[in-house]
Amino acid sequence: MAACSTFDDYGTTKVKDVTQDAADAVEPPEELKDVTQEDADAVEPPEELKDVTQNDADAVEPPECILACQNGGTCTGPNTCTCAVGWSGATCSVAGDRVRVPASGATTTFTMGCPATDGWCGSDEQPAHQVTLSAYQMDRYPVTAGAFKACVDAGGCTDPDLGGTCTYNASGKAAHPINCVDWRQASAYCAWAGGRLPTEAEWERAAKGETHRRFPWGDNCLSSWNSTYCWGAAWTDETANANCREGDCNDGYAATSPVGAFPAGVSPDGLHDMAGNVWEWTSDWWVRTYTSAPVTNPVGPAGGTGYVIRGGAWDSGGGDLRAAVRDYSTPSNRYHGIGFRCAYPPVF
Ligand SMILES: [Ca+2]
Ligand SMILES: [Ca+2]
Repeated sequence: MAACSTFDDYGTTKVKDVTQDAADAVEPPEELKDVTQEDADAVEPPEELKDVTQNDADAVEPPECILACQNGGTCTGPNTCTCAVGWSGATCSVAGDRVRVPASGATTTFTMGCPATDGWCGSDEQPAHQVTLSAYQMDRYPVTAGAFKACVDAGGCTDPDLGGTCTYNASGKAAHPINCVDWRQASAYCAWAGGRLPTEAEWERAAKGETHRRFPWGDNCLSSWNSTYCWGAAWTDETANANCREGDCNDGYAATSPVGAFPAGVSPDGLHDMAGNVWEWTSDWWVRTYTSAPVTNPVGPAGGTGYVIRGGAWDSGGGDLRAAVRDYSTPSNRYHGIGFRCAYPPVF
């Protein structure tokens, strides 16, 4: 549980007037010294004024939070929690940003894989086949670094790797997808949140809808890919639909981006970042083709060497952002291009 009352949970954007800092630094009256926590803050040595930035960070007093902000929420005012993406409510205890697939009805049937007539279609994406799934819910956004931290603080998750382009505890990246987490860590988060990792089929259905399309938004990609795979409308910084490798995609992000930054790229059901930003762990072991795959609620083979990851990432070429693309990773890999989102029981 994120403790609002601790200093670290308070946003660092609020800057206190230096004049006020000087006032705070004045020795308090003797009779107040052992009464309130504010006294501790008030005896900051005045030499801190020499470094304004450092002084501001040290001098900001945490707002009073009687309520505890949960699930990645931070205390941003008196008794006010600002919630991580995907959570809501006064204490950020409500998981409200989930998408039901399908929107109504007990099942959904879609085209899994891609037609061999599509020159982009990889051999492990074939044959295209109709798959029927029982209804489920899925996170609208990838799980964020802020939400994952709440799970760690609550004892439900273990620390991801840090540094480089890893987002955990990285300044300004609480709303970026968590990455640098292995498959078991991702699974543990989903269990903590009341769900599980999606199956590969559930992931693909959520990315493309019931009718096959290359990308969540349709068949076109950016003009700069034309020499290898693509055709269609020009893709510029202003019209980018996803975060993939700079130089190919020109989306403006050299690494992860905040979740939901590309609303033009949502899937037919309104899920964000299904293409790009981070690959997403699924619960299925990878297998070379769909030739013997069940067509109702498939869960993948019983074993394997790598779990399927889906959707491409910020360091992928555009072709890897197609909804049918399959890749896999060893379960222990904590790669900066792999994150996840969770699936949940349906709401009827
Ligand atoms: Ca990018
Ligand atoms: Ca993604």
